[in-house]
Parts: sequence; structure tokens; C-alpha cells
Amino acid sequence: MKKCKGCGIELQSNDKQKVGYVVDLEQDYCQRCFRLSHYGDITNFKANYVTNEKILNIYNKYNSSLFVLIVEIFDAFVLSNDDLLDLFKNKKLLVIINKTDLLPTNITDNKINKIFTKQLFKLNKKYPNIIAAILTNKFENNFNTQFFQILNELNCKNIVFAGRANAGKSSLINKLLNTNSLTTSIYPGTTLEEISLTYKNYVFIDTPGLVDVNNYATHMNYEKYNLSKIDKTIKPQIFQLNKPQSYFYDGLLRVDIIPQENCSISFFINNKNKIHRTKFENADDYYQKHYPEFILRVKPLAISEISNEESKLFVVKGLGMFKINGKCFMNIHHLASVKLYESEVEI
Ligand SMILES: Nc1nc2c(ncn2[C@@H]2O[C@H](COP(=O)(O)OP(=O)(O)O)[C@@H](O)[C@H]2O)c(=O)[nH]1
Ligand SMILES: [Mg+2]
Repeated sequence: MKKCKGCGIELQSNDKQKVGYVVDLEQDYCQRCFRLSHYGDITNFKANYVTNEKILNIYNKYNSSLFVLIVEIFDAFVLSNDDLLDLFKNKKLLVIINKTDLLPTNITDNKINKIFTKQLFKLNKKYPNIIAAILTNKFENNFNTQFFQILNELNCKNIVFAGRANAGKSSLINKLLNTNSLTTSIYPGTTLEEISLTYKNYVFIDTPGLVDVNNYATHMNYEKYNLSKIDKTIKPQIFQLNKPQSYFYDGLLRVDIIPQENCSISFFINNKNKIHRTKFENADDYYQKHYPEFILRVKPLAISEISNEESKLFVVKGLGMFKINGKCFMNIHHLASVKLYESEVEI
């Protein structure tokens, strides 16, 4: 049984519409991987093809191995009120916080390091199975060295790369092994089966990504996903206010603020999309009138009512984050099926 080197699926030459299709079984990559990596083509690409149940079964085959848990930066801000770490409770865990390069440039390496060292120290009390943690990107130069040093010290053979869809698992393995062998893409759901790669005395095991129902990406089509996904260093959009105002991220998110003193709000979203501000009293009319024109929109929105004393950072998974400063009341309108996360971490 021959498997695709890019996504792990069993190759077949019978049905063009099914995954694993190749014209000739001599080929190493399925047509989907080939077209995805060469043309960015996502015809026949189905996200959520792999269920979480199946992925957890893969994890369970490797109970005594080292698990490298790759966490995307926005998820990392809310790790303490997420259920991700619970899935790895009995496993030896090396946590990697990935895509730190997406954070604004004023959040320096030093600051990121401090923030997450403190947070992981706290998390370690609840999850003593976390044996180490590393941050990527900004620390790129010594990442590989650091990583292999840890492997060396732990004396393990099988290393399972785990985490949510699109966290950067396959890209990271490619980087560590200095290859392009695994297929990676901006879409969640690229890797379809476990893939083992032997390197020196190690076996690196790539896995499909866990689907997160609390991520907007899970509830959007490819067009909307493409337009809202953060893929470049964020330039925050910052507003000051002393009167009630509403802030719209198209039809995806709305934040109403009733300030009790001078306040400010900073949005950390895809730079191409602009936050629109209106007076609070005009906000419902604005939404009704403009809803049909919004390219980015989701329904139904639910409202979370929150009061703020000093400063709060919220993560809207799949869209980004926003931070509020100053005493105020807020109505946050977000997709009803996703959770609004307040971060314990300050930036
Ligand atoms: N900005 C940034 N993007 C990354 C990083 N690592 C991976 N990516 C991108 O994230 C997307 C998902 O990567 P992939 O490796 O396919 O994720 P997987 O589903 O976890 O295997 C791709 O578009 C990658 O180029 C990173 O460190 N920084
Ligand atoms: Mg992958």
C-alpha cells in the first residue's frame, strides 16, 4: 500500500473525485497535494475531512512517545481557558508556540518571551506533563538547535507532532528536516493521515490537525477564510473614545463601547480589512443597511456583555484579537457558535 508523501493518504488510480488519486501509481504525491502546492488549487479540497476522533486514535497509538504540541500564537494567548491541553494530559509534552512573527513589531522578542514563560510556568502546575516549551520565528536562528538539544536530552525515538489544524505542524517538520516533502497550505485540513519520516535516530510523525469548533475558520467558506486569515505581521488599528461608539469588522464582529472614562481599543486583525467606527446610537441602522454589502459576514451573532475596569485582551479565534483600555461597558457581537475568549495574558 503506497501513501502520498505530502498528505499521507493511500494512493489510488481509480476515482478522480476521491482523495489519494494519481494517474500513475508510480507517483509519490496525490493529485490534490500536487495541485495544492504548485497552483494553490483547492478543487476537491474538503476541510474537516479528518475527524477529531480519528486524530485522537492516532495519538493514542503513541502514548509513551514525546508529543510536540504546536500552538498558533492566538490560541497561545488563551491556552489556560481552552480545552486543548486536556487532550494531552497523560502525554509527555513539548509545547511550541508558533507564528509569533504575526504579532505587531512593537511586541518584542523579549516581551513575547516574558509573557509566555510566565504563562507556561502557571500552566505547568495544572499540566506537569509539559516538560518544555519553545517559541518559534522571532527566535528562528537557534530554533532547530534548541529543538534537537531537547530531543537529545529526552532520549526519545518517536516524536508526534500534534495540534490544531493549520497551526504549522507540517511546515515545522519541513523546517526541522530541511525539506519540502510534506504538503503545507493556508487552508486547514491539508494533512490527511499520519506520516512518518525517519531522521537520524528519530521517527517524526506528522498528524492531521484537530478541528476547533470555536474558531471562525471552521464556520467560513474558503473565500471568507482567505480574506480574514492573518498571514502577515499585524499593524494594530487603534481608536480613542470618550462617547459611546461601535466598531464593525464587516459583518464578522461588532464591539459597542459605553465608556465611563477615556478609553481606547486596538484591533489585531488582517491588515487588509479596516475596522469601521460609528456612533453607538447609529450602529443598528448601520448594520441593517450595510449587511448585504459586507463580503465578510457570518450569522447569527450573539452578544456578550462585559464590563471592563482597566484593560482586557480578547481573542476571537480565526479573526484575531482586540484589546480595550479604560473603564467601560461593552457589548461584543460575535458568531454565536464560537466562544469569545478573554486572555489571562497581557500585552
Ligand atoms: N506567519 C507564519 N506562518 C506560518 C508559520 N508556520 C506555518 N505557517 C503557515 O501556516 C499555514 C499552515 O501550515 P501547515 O504546516 O500546513 O499547518 P498544519 O495544518 O498544522 O500542518 C501555512 O500557510 C504556513 O505557511 C509561521 O511560523 N509563521
Ligand atoms: Mg499538516
